[in-house]
Amino acid sequence: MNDLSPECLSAAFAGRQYEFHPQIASTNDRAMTLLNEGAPAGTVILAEEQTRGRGRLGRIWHSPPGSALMLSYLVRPSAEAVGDAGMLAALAVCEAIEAMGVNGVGIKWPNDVQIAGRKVCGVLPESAWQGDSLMGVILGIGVNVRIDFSGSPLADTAINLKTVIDDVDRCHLLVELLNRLDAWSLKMGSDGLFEAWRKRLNMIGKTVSVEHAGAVMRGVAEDVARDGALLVRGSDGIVRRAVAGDIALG
Ligand code: BT5
Repeated sequence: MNDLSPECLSAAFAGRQYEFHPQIASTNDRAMTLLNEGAPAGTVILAEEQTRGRGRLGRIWHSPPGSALMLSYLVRPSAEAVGDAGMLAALAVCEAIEAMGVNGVGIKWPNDVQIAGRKVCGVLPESAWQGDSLMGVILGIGVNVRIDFSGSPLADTAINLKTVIDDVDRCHLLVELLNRLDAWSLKMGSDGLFEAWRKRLNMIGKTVSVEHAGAVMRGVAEDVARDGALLVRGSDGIVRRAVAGDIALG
């Protein structure tokens, strides 16, 4: 199904620097090259297939050709607002999916987008620094549209948009997503962006475990701090900050 036709892409990307790759190793790598060459905020790299698509910590991102929306979006926030970049990506994806008619879209901290407790989208933010100066952030976004997960280890944890919408047009989704990425990227550093992201977090108030770098933090996920850190109250009553990691219930 060619729902990313050249006509649709040139309309969706009108006025913006972009590249469309039928096949590429990772859209984030190409976007990082362009970031370093001075490409403007709002630049997009879109791919139909990634041969080395990755998640955080070098994990494999599974996306067969023609079945997902995979892109990297360039933002140039201030150094203080660097943590807002990942928030904006997850938030924009939630709103774009809702605009397609889906309810109950939430965020699993830090930036997985979920429907019915399953992952429909992952976000990979990667920053480029020169000393203390932030050059920019690449927001890698992969949305599952019609991936066949049957028989795969992801069958119980992942979900496709096709499961909840009859017919998903990826170009329509792309347009909705770019609108929100453009709008929210102007709000990086604002409390409005943070609050909108925070309201969508789906594990606040629940007992969780957060695993990071081999260590596990257990307790009640009480809230998030303005910088995006998860605040976890342990059984000793002490609130600790998780700045990265993988969260699970219980
Ligand atoms: C992420 O990492 O969720 C970030 C994924 C970002 C992918 C985009 S695609 C465009 C851009 N270019 C890239 O090279 N990457 C970005 P993380 O939270 O580490 O989750 C990775 C884990 O999610 C894997 O170890 C699997 O368990 C699971 N997983 C892999 N593919 C999945 C999929 N399609 N749907 C749901 N879960 C998946």
